[in-house]
Amino acid sequence: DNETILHDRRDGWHRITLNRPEKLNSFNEAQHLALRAALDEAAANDACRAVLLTGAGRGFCAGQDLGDRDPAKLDDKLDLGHTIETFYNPLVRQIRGLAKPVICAVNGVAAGAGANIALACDIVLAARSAKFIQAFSRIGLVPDSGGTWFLTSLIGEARAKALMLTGEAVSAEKAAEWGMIWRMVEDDALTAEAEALAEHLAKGPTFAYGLIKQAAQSASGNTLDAQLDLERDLQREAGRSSDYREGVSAFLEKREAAFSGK
Ligand code: T3D
Repeated sequence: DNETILHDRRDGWHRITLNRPEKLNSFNEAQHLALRAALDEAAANDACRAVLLTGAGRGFCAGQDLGDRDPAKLDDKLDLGHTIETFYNPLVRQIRGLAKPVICAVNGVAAGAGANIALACDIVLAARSAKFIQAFSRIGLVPDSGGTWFLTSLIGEARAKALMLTGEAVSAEKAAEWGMIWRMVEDDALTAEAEALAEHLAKGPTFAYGLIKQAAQSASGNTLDAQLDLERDLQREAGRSSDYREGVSAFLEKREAAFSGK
């Protein structure tokens, strides 16, 4: 493992921790590459059926490491689009495309790309003391890592635009109230709650979970008709899975299902 992330392979699920606490886990290239490798491994390993992403120390992630941006070189030849294309966009696509649940435990401040990477995850829990900041406009940038898309679809254009233009922080409590995240939990309960959720999901019908992600993520770009067709196709696939057979058998036998994830 690269020290910029910690990769803890638990029974059925993996915990991936951004680990540059002295920089609030902001991204340098090494951390990007290490996170990419960890997510690739989690995706390829059938024994890993859920991923928990969190941050070390008092923050979750403060986005791009601005220490890597030399003001003397910030001129009109600079191409930040290249960083986005090389690192941030592939990361968001990797999280969204992972055919297993990704939980984000936002343990502290999530700013810039850090906020939007959290929002890209499937289930977001945030500690009471955590906050979400679209910090981009504070330094003259535009929200990236899917932020303009996630925020407008999660909380509506009015709130999204105000947050992006003002760079104002949103508390975990407000984020939960607005539907930006799944749940706010007390600081000292975050780890236990996120791990319990990961353990629970790791015992679930992983194949169906992957299809559920696909359906949910397609909804906003589809008409109702197209979405109905997609649901039909995905249900056809789910109906042929071992876990469906097990789920029905367990129900009829009045016992708990033992899903294999297949
Ligand atoms: O460049 C490209 O490739 C384009 C891609 C852009 C993606 C982006 O994410 S752009 C947005 C970048 N992020 C930010 O602008 C956020 C910068 N950070 C902050 O505004 C504040 O740190 C926070 C609001 C997140 C937290 O504030 P606070 O008061 O709790 O902590 P702090 O004291 O500011 O930070 C603690 C330390 O972390 C501090 O170091 P020090 O002084 O103790 O040695 C600070 O410099 C460091 N730190 C925090 N954020 C970053 C950082 N160092 C480098 N880069 C950071 N983004």
